[in-house]
Amino acid sequence: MTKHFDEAYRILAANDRGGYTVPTDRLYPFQWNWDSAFVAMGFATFDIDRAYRELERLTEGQWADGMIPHIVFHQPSDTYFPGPDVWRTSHTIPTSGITQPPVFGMALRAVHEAAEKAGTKNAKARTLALFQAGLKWHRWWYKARDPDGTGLVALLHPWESGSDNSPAWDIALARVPTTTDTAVVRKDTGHVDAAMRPRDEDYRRFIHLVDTYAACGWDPVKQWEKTPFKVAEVQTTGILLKAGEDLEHIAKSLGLEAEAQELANYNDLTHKALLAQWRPELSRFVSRDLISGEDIEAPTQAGFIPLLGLDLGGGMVDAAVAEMKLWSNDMKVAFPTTKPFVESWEPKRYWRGPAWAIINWLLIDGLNRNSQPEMAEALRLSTVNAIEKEGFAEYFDPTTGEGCGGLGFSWTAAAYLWLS
Ligand code: 9WN
Repeated sequence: MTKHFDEAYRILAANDRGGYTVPTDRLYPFQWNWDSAFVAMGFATFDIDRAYRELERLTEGQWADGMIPHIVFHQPSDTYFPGPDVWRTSHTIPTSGITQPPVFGMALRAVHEAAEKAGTKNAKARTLALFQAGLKWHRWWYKARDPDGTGLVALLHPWESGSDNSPAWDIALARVPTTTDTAVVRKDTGHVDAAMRPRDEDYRRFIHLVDTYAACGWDPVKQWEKTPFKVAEVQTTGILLKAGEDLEHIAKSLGLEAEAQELANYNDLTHKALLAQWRPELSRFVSRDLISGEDIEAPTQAGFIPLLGLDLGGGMVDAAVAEMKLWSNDMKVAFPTTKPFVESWEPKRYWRGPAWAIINWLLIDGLNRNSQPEMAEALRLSTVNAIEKEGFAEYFDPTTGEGCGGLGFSWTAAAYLWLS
């Protein structure tokens, strides 16, 4: 056991670039948004100062309108595409122009509570500054990504989901042209097997969207009008709700009544909206394609992430758990990010089937919240065992248990520390 803890600490130290952690060397040489939130929670188990630092360095990239970008390019590197020259965001510290799931609020609460428990010096002031950044970001989500006030937030790029090439995007992304103004010079396939990565066609569409938004000068209103890709998404919204609850909790503990009320209003709205995305015939939640107006029925892990922020009634939670069991029963490692054996399922190709430690972490939290300790424990053990057997891989082939993608991966190390 100790051996694996030491390895997790070693990976986090090796991926440290001065107060922030790269997901893994070379393949991802910058600071990624949701990766850093998970990593901060990992740090909170043994080094509270470093945990705060991770979040503070991420907020250095925050835009004036409140968005926290999905990548902060603190230092140059030529081992990743697309770099700052493609994003053209002209932010003081170079950043990408899109965002990622707002795990930040969840991480802040975890770090804050660890600091309180340990009696850490300056904890309150550090929490307060990060809370303000988090609140600004949540306001941005509701203003920029839910201008009609539905309670569900929309993604304008598959990269914003963190589940880049998920089958959930197949129909919506097919409408995005494969033409680009920017040369697509992939670097990822020089680091890992191309068969484990998104396809070239996906990349051309990803970059088409970047070109489109750069031409809008990264103005959220223009982007909302011009985009060919707009999905009100349940994984991101579920995370937003849980993070919103956690920020509300922090506001109360800091005596910030008005801020707590503002967050409570957002959370109420989103709570109702998410519940309305439950589909009894599928036993899971579904996202909505805002261009076609249709449900996205592709069976992916996103359908169960809302458990994180909801307290479902008995019937619903039983149905969700039964469906989850069906997906994971014959797998060596749970939880598959696409329902096994459907046509779009590819157990080694990134977000089209593999099991990811951080997704399991979110599902475990959701199951525990909904009084499902047995399934939560099974998933926890599956995650920890996979890591102990195969190492700190980016993700795992659920059919064989094989570690895939990048190795020495920061969020896998953080998940191990948190879940062990
Ligand atoms: C694009 C860093 C990131 C994760 C994402 C994962 C992958 C990037 C890429 O790596 O995305 O953001 O280039 O493939 O899909 O979830 O945050 O680990």
